[in-house]
Formats: sequence, C-alpha cells, structure tokens
Amino acid sequence: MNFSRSDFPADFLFGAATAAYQIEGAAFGGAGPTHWDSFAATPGNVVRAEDGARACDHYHRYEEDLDLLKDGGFDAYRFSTSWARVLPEGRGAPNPEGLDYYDRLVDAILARGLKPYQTIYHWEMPSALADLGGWTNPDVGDWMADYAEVIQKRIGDRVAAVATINEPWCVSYLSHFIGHHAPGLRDIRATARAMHHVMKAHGRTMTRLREMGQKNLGIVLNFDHTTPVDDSPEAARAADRWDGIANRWFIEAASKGTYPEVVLEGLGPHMPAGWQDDMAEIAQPMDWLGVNYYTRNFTAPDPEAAWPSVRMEKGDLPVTQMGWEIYPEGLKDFLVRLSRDYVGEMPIFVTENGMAWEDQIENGAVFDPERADFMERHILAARDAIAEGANVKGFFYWSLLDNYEWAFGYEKRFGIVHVDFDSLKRTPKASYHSLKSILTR
Ligand code: PNW
Repeated sequence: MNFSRSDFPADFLFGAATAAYQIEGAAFGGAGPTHWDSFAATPGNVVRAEDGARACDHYHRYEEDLDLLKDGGFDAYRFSTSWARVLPEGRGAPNPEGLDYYDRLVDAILARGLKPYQTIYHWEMPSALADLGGWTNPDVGDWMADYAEVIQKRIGDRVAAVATINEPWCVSYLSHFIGHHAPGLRDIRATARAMHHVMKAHGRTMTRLREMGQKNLGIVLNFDHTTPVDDSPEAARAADRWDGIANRWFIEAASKGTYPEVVLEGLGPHMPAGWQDDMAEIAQPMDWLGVNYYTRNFTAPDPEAAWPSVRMEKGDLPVTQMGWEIYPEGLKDFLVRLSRDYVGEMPIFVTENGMAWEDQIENGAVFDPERADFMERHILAARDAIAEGANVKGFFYWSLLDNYEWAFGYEKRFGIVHVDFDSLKRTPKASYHSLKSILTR
C-alpha cells in the first residue's frame, strides 16, 4: 500500500471495527436472546439460517484478537456492547457475567495501548423488548438510556469515545421497510415510527450520558452515495427522495433538529403523534460524527413502486463479494459534504469501510491483494477530504475478523484476519500484513 502515517495529521487514528453480535457468540456468558436469534431461525431470512450463537467465539478469544490489533500497529479498536448481554431481559436485573466481560475487555484493550471506541447499540434488540414492539414502541428511548446508564457505570470511565447507535438507517428503514434485517417488517407505519424513535433514543441516551459526565459522545451513520440515473427531472426527484431517506434524515435531525421535507411528504401521515416535541432533544451537541461508507448507487424513479417510488441501479465499476461497486470518491464526497453542510469543524471518523471478498487460501496463507487495494484507495480518499477541509480524525477498517454478516450468514468475508468457522483459527491475511508494514514503520 502506498501511503504513510506522515500523510495524515499526527493525531490521526488507524483502527479496526467489529460488533458484538457478529463476533462474540451470543450464546455465551448469560446473554439473553435477541431479535436476531429469532429472525435468523425463521427460514428465508438468513443464508442457511445461520445465527451468531457461536460466531468467532470472541467472548473467549478476545485476548488473541486484541493481540492482532496491537501487533498490527493499530491505534484504536471500535467494538460494541450487547444490550442483551448486559440486560438479558432488556430491562431490570443486569447479568453480572456480562458486565464483568466488558470490564475485562476494556482493560485488555487499554493494556495493549489501544483506544476503546464503544458503540452502545449495534443491532441486538433483546427479545423481551422486541416482543413489545422494539423500535416501534415510543418507550424504546427510555429503555435504551437505562441500558446505556448500566453499561457506562461499569466501563464509561475508561472508554475513549462513545457512539449511541450504529447506522439508524439500517435499524429503521432496512429492518422495517425493506425487511432485510431483524425484525424483518415491510410496513410504512412501523418504518416512520422506527425512523423517529431511533433518533429519539439517540437524543435521550446522549442526555443521560452527559448527565453522568460521559465524555466524547457521538453517533455512527451510514451513507449511500446516490446519483440520478439520468438527466430527467423525475430521476432528480427520485434521487433527492432517496438521499433524504438514506443520508439526510439522520444527520439533519442530529445536527439541526429537523427532518427533510421531501421525506416527511411520504412519512408524515405515519409519524408518531407529537414527534415535533422530540426534535430539540435529538439535536444534542455532539463531540464527533462516525461515518460508515461502502458503495454508491444510481436512483431511478419507479412509479409502479410504493412511496418512495424508487429503484436502485448499478454503474459499471468493479464490485465486491457483496455486489457493491467500489467507489472511493464517494467517501471523499461525503466527508467534504458532511463537514460543509452539517458538522463544520466537529471531528469526523470513518468508523467503517471495507470489502467482502472470496479470499484465496494457499498453503495456509490468505492472498487478498484486492482488499489491500480497496483499503489504500479509501484511506487516500479520506486524506483527499482532509485536503479539502474536512476534519477527519481517524479511519476504522471493517472488519478486524471475518464474522457473521447478518442476512448473509458466514458467507461474506470482510476481515483482514481470516477465521475458519470450524476450527475458529485466526489467520491474518496479506492485507493485514501490508497495512501493518505501514502502521509500524
Ligand atoms: C454495516 N445496506 O451494515 C454494519 O455496520 C456492519 O455490521 C456490517 O457488517 C457492515 O456494514 C457490512 O455490511 C450495513 O444494505 C448493512 O445498505 C447493509 C447496508 C449498509 C450497511
């Protein structure tokens, strides 16, 4: 890879990211069931109906995994804490084993000189709360703030930064309108509720954590680079609707306390009563913004389809194992746009960027030159954004380990470390070694 640390500001952090359900093994350590366990068990939702019950067994192997980060020369580790591991019923009595586990994990991160970047909610809604409607229930913000208080009381003194929620778009739209993630709904009313309640939960959790004295609070949003499929006014309007749903809804609420008009045109009739009263709490001052970026799409109008009446099309760039086009310029565009239009000087971290690839394994070594190239191009795109004025302070590769890729089960491999899901043996890939040679130089 052709860049060096000296191409970046001295305090720029290089890290790798994971999420609890995707690596820990949900069946270990007294964790309660989550809506992902039941979603995965329902045929048709997940490839081979795989779940996160064992995953990478990180719960028992975190020391080995953190050694890989340290040996690779990384500065920071982005991980998430699992609601159902901390509170098996979602509310009420905590699980002492779960709290002990995160206590040990944070100490083990610090012992290796890494900065812990915590995400409070990365998608495992406890089943007991999912049964009450999960993200569609107006009380979910209070439930989440209560959970956040319990986990932060235990580890909040030692984490470097905290994100409330990972990818509210996936939590709400992808899960309640497209039906691709748990709870797998396709319902406009549930979608409008979830899209608002997820932001209300962000605001409520921010308020609670500030009251507790927690420092360095933010949110992690995903962004989908979209362009009208052609020059027609219909395509321009379709792309604007899609950009409103996928990109502007969440950042506009968090930074300005408003939702885009073009989205309210469709969701307005389905919004929970009195939603306007929550907007001030949602727009809490934040300390940092996390940006997850993977690909681009072209938006076409689709008058046959229900609101928002759009269809996604692809361009002709090479794609990853997910079928996602590789478009590093889109990352630069978002970083510049977000700093210009929404967050100004507030630090931005690329909290996820990575590629799934069918890695070639020969004689126990994993060759993935495509991934090294992907990383280099996106890291350089972040550098280009800095040159254009964006205050980008770090880059986390997704992911440290091959892991449970949600609806795709264990089929899609994003890791810079290969995991054999039978033996659970870890093998750093060539991309890990080439990044290491830069970070440790
Ligand atoms: C993110 N989409 O998910 C998540 O934060 C990770 O947990 C996940 O493993 C990673 O990206 C790779 O997929 C997304 O359909 C899942 O647009 C789906 C979409 C976007 C992000």
